[in-house]
Parts: sequence; structure tokens; C-alpha cells
Amino acid sequence: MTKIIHAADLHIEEGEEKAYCYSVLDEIIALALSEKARALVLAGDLFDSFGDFEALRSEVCLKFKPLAVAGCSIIYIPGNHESRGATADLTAYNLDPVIFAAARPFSIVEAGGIEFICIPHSETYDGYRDWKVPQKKAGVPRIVVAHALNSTIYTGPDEETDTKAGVMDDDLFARLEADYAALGHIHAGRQQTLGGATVCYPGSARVWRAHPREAGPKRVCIVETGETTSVRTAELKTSGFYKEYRLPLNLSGAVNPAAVEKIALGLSGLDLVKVILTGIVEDENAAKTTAEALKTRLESKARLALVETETIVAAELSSNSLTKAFLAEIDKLEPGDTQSEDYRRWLLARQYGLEDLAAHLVEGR
Ligand SMILES: [Mn+2]
Repeated sequence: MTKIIHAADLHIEEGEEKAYCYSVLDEIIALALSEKARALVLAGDLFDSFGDFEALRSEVCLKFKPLAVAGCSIIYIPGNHESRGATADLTAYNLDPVIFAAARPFSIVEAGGIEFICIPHSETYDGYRDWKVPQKKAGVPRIVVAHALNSTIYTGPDEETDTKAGVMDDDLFARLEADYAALGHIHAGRQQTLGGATVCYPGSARVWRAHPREAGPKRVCIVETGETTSVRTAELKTSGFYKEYRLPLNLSGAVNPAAVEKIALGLSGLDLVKVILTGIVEDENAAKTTAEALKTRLESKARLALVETETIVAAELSSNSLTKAFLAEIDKLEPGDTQSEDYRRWLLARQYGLEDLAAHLVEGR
């Protein structure tokens, strides 16, 4: 059996995220070393853009040196992000000691007794039936490495709006006689058998942006292949979590301090946290002050904190007797756990009620 580590979508970028990205990369390299993997497969979007690729590739290649010395091949294909803003053909780059398989439509790399069919990202893979892929060798496992969407394994919308990924047919895995497909692009992990192959998205290796699809632990796949293929995942410790909360403001623009402290207590210094402040306020400036104070509080506990306000301004709402009665009753029902489904429903009911009251107040003028 041969062991490989499969990671994807690290999106290394320059600027304030660089140190964080590098800590995750270091963890992946340390894992490949401790697991004595024969190959580390990076299934695209190692860099966030062509500019990041250009600026940081030398530093990143240096980081891979100890792994190469230990006998682990590093195989990397470009994703859609490496092409963002590209001013040069990626095949022109030598990323020694990394095997940078940028040639389209595919290239074959043999390493650790495994045959890797490396397919760089493309807007379409429609021509795959005409690819001249050699017959699979007896006793040599075959791994497809690609950065693409597959509509069987992932039925949701593309996670990206500006750079859509090409869609790969299930039949491609069968036709190429793959034992395992090391995919990238979908930031939430997925695993499914397609066309006889075990097809995996490990998910993004770090929290790439403030979006619910970045939630959950960040992982890499540890694949053992030979007669059979088995996959387990390893959670990355340095990636942290993406955490998103919605909190209501009261009419004077204040937030419940106990709810804030509960969120702060659950954060680690590696997390990216986003809080959306909702509700109806009488003065938007008060909401802004609350948002700034909240951001400062959360920044002291998390790697990054974002606070957004989705409030509606309705002056004179609190002097309305109906509003007072509504708030007095509904706030008695506030569930304790801000992450529960009950809380979400309660928050919506409170918001709709206040919106309705605000609308009637305007009509009544
Ligand atoms: Mn991608």
C-alpha cells in the first residue's frame, strides 16, 4: 500500500492573510512528513490568484524542500484561481522541487508506484473521450488529479461568482480507470464513488472567506492505495473555523451583552467570526457604535472579526404602545442558545413583527 496526502484550495495570498496561510501549509507539510507519505497532491487553487502565485511561489517552493528530501513527491495542478489575472502561460514555470503539472489537457506523473493523471483546471473537459490516455498498467494504482465541478457529487451552486469552474462528467473517472480522484474546488468536503473511482474533495484547507460554506473543520485526505483504496480525513488544527452569528439590536441600538460574551467565549484565536446585527433601531448611529464596540471585543478573541448591520431605521417606534407590548412579550420568549433553530425562528418572528409595526406606524401618520 502507498500513502498519499490530498489537499486542495489553500488559496495562499499576499497581505494580512499570508502568515495564516503559511501556518496551514506548514501543518500540511508536517503531516505529510509524519505520515511518511510518498506523495502530497495539491488539487488546485494553492494560490488565490496569478499575482499571488507570482509573488509567493519561490517562498512556497522552499517550504516543500524538506518533504522532497524525505522522498515525498509534491504534485500540484493549477486550479481556476491560478489563472485569475494571468499574464503568462503557467506551463512556463518551474516550481522545483514541486512537480507542477500545468500542461493541458492532461499529463502523466509517476511517483511512489502510482500513476497520476494530472488535469489542470479548464473551462471544459468535453474532449476527454478523445484524450490519448495509455492503458492502465497491472498493479499500478491510478489517481486522477483535477480541479473541477462534478454535478453528481455536488449539486449546489458554484461557490464562486467571478470564476466558474469546468464541469467533469462521472464517465471521465470510468474511462480513465481511476482508483481515486483527488479533486479540488468545492470548499465543503465531499466523497462519493463515481465511475468506479473513489472521488474526493477534501474541502478548502483554510477559511478562505466569510461565507457559510466555509463553516466546519478544514481537512486533508489521507489515501492508501494498492489492491484497494481507502480514505480517511485529518482535521487541520491551524485552520480555525468560520463562525457566523445573527444578533438582534433593541430599539435603542444596543445588543444583549450576555449573547456577545457567549460568542466571545466560544472563539479561538484562529477563527474568523462574523456577526450580523439585525432588528429595528430608532437611530442608526447608535447601531454603528454598537457594531464598532462589538468588532473590538471579538477581535480580541478571534483571528479576524467582521460585524455587519442589517437594521431598519424607524424613528418613534419605541413610543408606540403596541410596539412596547409586542417587545415585552416576545423578549420573554428568547431562547438561550443563539445557535439553535429555535433562536433563528424567534429572531425572524421578532424581526417580522417589528417590521410590520414600523410599516403601520408610517401608514398611520
Ligand atoms: Mn477553485
